[in-house]
Amino acid sequence: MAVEETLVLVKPDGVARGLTGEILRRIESKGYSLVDLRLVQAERDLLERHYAEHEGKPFYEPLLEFMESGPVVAIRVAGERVIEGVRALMGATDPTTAAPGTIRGDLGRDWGLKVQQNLVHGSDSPETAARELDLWFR
Ligand code: DAT
Ligand code: MG
Repeated sequence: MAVEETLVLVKPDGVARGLTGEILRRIESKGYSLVDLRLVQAERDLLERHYAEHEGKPFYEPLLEFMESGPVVAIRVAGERVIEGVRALMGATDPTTAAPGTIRGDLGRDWGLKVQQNLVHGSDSPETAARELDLWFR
């Protein structure tokens, strides 16, 4: 299997809680390489394109508001099967029920807000990864 690249975002809750280092540590400890990294205050336009697949869903507006509430750390990560691997490290979308041992399962929970503040984003397919990396690292 060829080396792949994926986009990881440490979301505003992860940055605000000082968990960027812990999340990077888990990605590096797994053996993946950090290729590029930047701290970004995301513009609305970027977030609309990033989350285009969710437009129209009930959580879309709160999600965008949350994602522009503070800086995010965007990371280009490389490795064999890294797209699947990062998704496994992240855990399920809902941090309350994400498996212990995962980033969301160990570090996240429901803080009483409608939007799930689940600390991280990871691309979910090779096509998505290419599109998202182009958006965040153009
Ligand atoms: P993931 O981030 O695990 O790939 P997703 O792509 O389905 O999940 O959704 C993108 C983000 O939107 C997710 O990280 C948190 C938010 N979200 C998803 N489903 C939600 C829901 N039912 N209620 C509130 N927020 C939700
Ligand atoms: Mg997704």
